[in-house]
Amino acid sequence: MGCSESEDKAAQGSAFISRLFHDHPETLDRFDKFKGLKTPDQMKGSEDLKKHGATVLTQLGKILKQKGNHESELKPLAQTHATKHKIPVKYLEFISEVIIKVIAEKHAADFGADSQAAMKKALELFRNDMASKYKEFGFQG
Ligand code: HE6
Repeated sequence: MGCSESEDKAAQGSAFISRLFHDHPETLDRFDKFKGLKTPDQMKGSEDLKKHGATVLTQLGKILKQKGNHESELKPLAQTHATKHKIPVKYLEFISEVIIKVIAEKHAADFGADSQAAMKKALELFRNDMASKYKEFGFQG
């Protein structure tokens, strides 16, 4: 992502996760710990949400860097999201869309059509592999 690693990951994480909850409120319902957050201000103010956003981004970043060679990182993630959280593949599409939107808005100059296409492709690969792992865990997604 065109920005420095040192840029506050928590800020980035909370930006895109609150955007996910705003654009697709059904995703918020999956989180017991965030259900009480109703307004954008409450979301912005939640340390827990920042922390979680950073965790998700870090994990996703790690996976995307493997460029498809991500079996060992992907498997445990697919397992928890299939069997414990039961997150449909559709929601993974939502989060992919949001990630692209948020980067495009915040870093327009460094995120042109080619970068967007590359990011989109990487996220598609991630989702496809999550979907096949989901099936291995008996979740149709
Ligand atoms: Fe989730 N998640 N997640 N997740 N997640 C995660 C990494 C979740 C995700 C998409 C998570 C989700 C609901 C994710 C989750 C917990 C996603 C990590 C590292 C952890 C954790 O260890 O705590 C993507 C793309 C990545 C990389 C929804 C909805 C979506 C779209 C929980 C309810 C829930 C939880 O702990 O309760």
